Amino acid sequence: MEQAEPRPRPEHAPALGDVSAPGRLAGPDEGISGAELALATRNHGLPLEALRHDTTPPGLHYVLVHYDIPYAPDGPGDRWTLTVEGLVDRPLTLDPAALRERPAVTHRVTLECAGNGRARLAPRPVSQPWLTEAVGTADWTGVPLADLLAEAGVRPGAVDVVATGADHGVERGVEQDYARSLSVAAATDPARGVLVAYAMNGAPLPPQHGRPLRLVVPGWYGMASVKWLRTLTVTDTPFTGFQQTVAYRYRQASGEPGDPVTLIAPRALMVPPGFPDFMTRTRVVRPGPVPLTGRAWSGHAPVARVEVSWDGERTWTDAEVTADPVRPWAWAAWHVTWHARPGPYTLTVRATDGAGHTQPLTAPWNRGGFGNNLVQRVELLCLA
Ligand SMILES: Nc1nc2c(c(=O)[nH]1)N[C@H]1C(S)=C(S)[C@@H](COP(=O)(O)O)O[C@H]1N2
Ligand SMILES: [Mo]
Repeated sequence: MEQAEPRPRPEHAPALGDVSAPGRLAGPDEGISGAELALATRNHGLPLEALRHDTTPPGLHYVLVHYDIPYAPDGPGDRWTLTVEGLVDRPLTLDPAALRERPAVTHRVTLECAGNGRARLAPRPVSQPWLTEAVGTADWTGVPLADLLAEAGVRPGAVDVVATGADHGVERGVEQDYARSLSVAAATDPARGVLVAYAMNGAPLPPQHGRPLRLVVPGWYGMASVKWLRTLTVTDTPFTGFQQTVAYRYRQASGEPGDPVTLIAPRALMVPPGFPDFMTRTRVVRPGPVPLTGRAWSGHAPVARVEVSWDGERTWTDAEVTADPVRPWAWAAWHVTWHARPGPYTLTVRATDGAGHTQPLTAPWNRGGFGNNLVQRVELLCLA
């Protein structure tokens, strides 16, 4: 039998075994690659119909994992220690049980990946190819980070708190444990409410969400909420780790220092109305009143306004927005009724937050594909 010729590797694919390939942009006609598909099957989004739940059932909450999910059983006898070290008077070594003995707080927090919307950009930054679904809301229970830092006694001259996870990998040639920092001011700000969490929606953290311990940083894009938390290090110099100064920067060109990715930009999402076509996911509705519902959030300020357009963005109708004043970090619910007549439509929804930020009608582009809060557009057919 004839041996099949090995297929030439596409020009744009990194060479086999190259673990130091730089970040790159997809070519003009380059579809989603096998490597991006492999990321997309590991890092799944929120099925948009799950926007109906106030808190997202774990399993439907989006997941983003840079490397591998560490194996961390959460039972008696299982050893996991979190250390609080560096520029502190009393370094701490705590296991999950010791954390559970401390006064607990629960915050309802909407987390969103900074890369949400990336796959809608042109040119497309080659990475996890999110559309609009990298979001979820959970009740996170744990100990305020401020309490642990107070217990350890942060010394004068402290600048950053570096959170390091147990997961290890290589990214653009840099071998690393996943690590991110917060300023001491942000880490201890009671209005920010940063938590070392051990429970999600009242149950121990699922493996993919950081079992047994994770940071939860309300209002910030997800990269700040370090999972599988092992170490909190108080430093006297600004942290310059990969995820802080190389990844997660808003840049127009590679090589620029860029601006740090921090707070979540406003976004509204709609529960796709009616029912879907299997392949295209085009929505199908019948004529008459169609209730449109969804969620909206912003890390800058509570959502002030949600508008929907069903005439191709010529006119906008205000939705009724129900925010929960005691849960400022959770998404708000919105609803409005549309009276559908037969025909094809594109429904658009956009949010504005109390700080005056509105979702754009054209995608804000940057090299890493971060913070693309372009409005959601839902293709729909109203039957005769
Ligand atoms: N240790 C560790 N923490 C991590 C990550 C990671 O890869 N490793 N991913 C971050 C990113 S980019 C996001 S968006 C959130 C996702 O949290 P979730 O999977 O619980 O939704 O976790 C953050 N924390
Ligand atoms: Mo992310």
